[in-house]
Amino acid sequence: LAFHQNTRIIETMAPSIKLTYFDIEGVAEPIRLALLLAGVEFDDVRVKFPEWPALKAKTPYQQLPVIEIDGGEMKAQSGAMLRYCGTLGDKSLYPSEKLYEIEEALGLITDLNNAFVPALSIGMRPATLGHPDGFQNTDEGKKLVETMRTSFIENLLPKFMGYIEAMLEKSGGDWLVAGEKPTIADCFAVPNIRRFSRGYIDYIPATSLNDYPKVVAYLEKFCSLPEIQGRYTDGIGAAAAAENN
Ligand SMILES: N[C@@H](CCC(=O)N[C@@H](CS)C(=O)NCC(=O)O)C(=O)O
Repeated sequence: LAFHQNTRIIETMAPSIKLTYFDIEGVAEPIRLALLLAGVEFDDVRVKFPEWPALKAKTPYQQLPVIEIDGGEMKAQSGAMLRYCGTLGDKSLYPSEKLYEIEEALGLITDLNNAFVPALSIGMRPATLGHPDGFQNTDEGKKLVETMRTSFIENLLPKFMGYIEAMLEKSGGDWLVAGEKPTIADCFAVPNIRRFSRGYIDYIPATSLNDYPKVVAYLEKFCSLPEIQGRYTDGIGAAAAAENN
């Protein structure tokens, strides 16, 4: 009997988790959201840039985020962290019977992210697109950043928002995958969609999602979950056009 009691205690005990990333949402925010929804307390370490070079050398791929579980070695790759964290708590974030639908939704949001990479990178890392370092600060560079980002909002975003609205419709409207509770697909989707309505990226106005009321309602619903409410002050709800100029 004692053995059984101990086993139960161990099974229900949450692991101790230390998540280390920069003090931005970036690729770690979906993991933070999953841990909040799973009800797992975690150490949310946010590295300042001056501290980064020394830590970089110790990480598996010279990148953040890294996660340390129960004081173990640093593990990398945000997608692995998100899926792992989805198995914690009541496991409703990543149930095996919804694996296909969840992975499909994660794939769609990954496609959205990838579609935005050129327009984002031209203003941050122009050398990855064959332009010299500093190109983004030249008149020609500034114009190209504006053109590429405006074109993304006009030509690519509508396609993805259409796919996301269709996915929400198919699932019953609340979450990307049918069910009463959100999944890791929502933890991944919300910050990655919300960045288009936060108004913090040049030429991506906070009004960018206003044409997609179902997507806006979805963001609002997720952000009003008790575990998430109050976390964000921007990018939720339709934005007034005047705020962006
Ligand atoms: N595939 C990795 C990508 C990680 C990554 O790109 N990390 C960036 C920040 S988002 C980084 O550490 N940049 C700093 C550097 O490379 O020095 C993941 O998803 O975890």
